[in-house]
Amino acid sequence: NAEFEKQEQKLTLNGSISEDDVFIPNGDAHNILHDDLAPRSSSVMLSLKEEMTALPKILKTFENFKVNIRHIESRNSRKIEAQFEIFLQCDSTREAITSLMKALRQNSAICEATVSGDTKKESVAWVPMHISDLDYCNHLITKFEPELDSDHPGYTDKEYRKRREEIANIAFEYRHGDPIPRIKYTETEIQTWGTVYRKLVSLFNTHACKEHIEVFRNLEKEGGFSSNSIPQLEDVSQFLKRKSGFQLRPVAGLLSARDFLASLAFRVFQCTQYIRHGSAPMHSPEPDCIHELLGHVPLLANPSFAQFSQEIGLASLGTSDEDIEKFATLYWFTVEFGLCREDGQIKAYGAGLLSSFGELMHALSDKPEQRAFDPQTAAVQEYQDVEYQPIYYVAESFDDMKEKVRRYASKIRRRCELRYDPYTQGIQCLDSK
Ligand code: HBI
Ligand code: NLE
Ligand code: FE
Repeated sequence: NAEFEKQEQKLTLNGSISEDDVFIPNGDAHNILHDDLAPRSSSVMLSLKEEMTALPKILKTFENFKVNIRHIESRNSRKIEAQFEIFLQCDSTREAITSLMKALRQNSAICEATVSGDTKKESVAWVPMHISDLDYCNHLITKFEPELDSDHPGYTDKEYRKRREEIANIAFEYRHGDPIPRIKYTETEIQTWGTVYRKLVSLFNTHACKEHIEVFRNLEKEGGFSSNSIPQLEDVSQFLKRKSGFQLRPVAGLLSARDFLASLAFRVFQCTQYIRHGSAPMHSPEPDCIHELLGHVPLLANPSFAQFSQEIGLASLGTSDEDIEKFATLYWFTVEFGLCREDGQIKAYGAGLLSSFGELMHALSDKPEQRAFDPQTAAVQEYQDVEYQPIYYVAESFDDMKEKVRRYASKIRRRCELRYDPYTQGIQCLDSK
């Protein structure tokens, strides 16, 4: 038990080491950006909900991932929700231990699983090297959720929360290559869609940029968009593939900026499938299918804009947390909330504007501040993620914005030049040194 205490203390001191701190999966290609394949010693602590009968299955998981156990102890748990705690010391590569932890966390008999490698913290993040690695880019941010946020319009609506969970599970179970499961939306959901749809469509002609209007027309003609039904992600994904090579994959909610941006590098857009609560149709701080389908999809179908999106994604790969934050902010002030100049007028191209009729009107009114787009300053500008933006950046044109962001990205420190190979759907590392 002395060992237990010591380890427990160590784990608490190090903070609970999350999946974000450990680096993942299979295949040599992944290790180009981080060099440790050497076996290391790790301590794993598991809290078990159930009796010890779960243990054989747990040990089998260690065996499956070729993680060698050197020492094992158990004790009665001090946590309310847990019965037993197991402490293990093992040898494995970081790669194996990460896969193991993922698997353990999916085991319903385990309520908590922590790992400490040796304490050296990696300075370089794990990078998805193939489109199928996006299965691991699923770190959600718990913010604005109906389960946790008492300000969420769905917080007190049991039925809505249950529905959200149902749809979230589709995303959790999704793997690269699966067709996106279809959802039978309820009358209430379709009604919310219809209300927002009609209101937005009435604003697009005067408020949206011409690129958005053009694709939107096409989506109504060939893409099955109408106020009467919520489009299915699988159909929209097929539409996008034909137009610009982008595709959708379902995601359960707000994703970490690192994972979200990384997906763009593969021309994959992580797309929520649930719809906002009917009591707040005008604006929602969290993404939902109205935001994705009416805001993002039209511009993702535009080849030039698709390329811009992919370039931000590629530029973000393997950069530091600080740089990710900057790219996320740049993304915010362009793809999400950007304005642009068009024949002497100002129009909206940001998806967060084109999916919120409240903010769309606000953005083009004389209330907010409008500044000329400059990546250097936009990347560090504080922003508002709950209410309407007080500041917007106005791009001269898509080409101009692309050029400026390219120049900005070229100055970010990275280990090597990364390129996407559409034939293999993988990332290539072009050695720069
Ligand atoms: N996650 N699901 C989802 N949808 C988004 O639009 C989204 C996200 N995570 C982060 C994010 N957008 C951006 O605000 C940037 O931080 C990248
Ligand atoms: N505010 C947007 C909307 O209401 O559609 C969603 C923004 C998501 C970042
Ligand atoms: Fe968005």
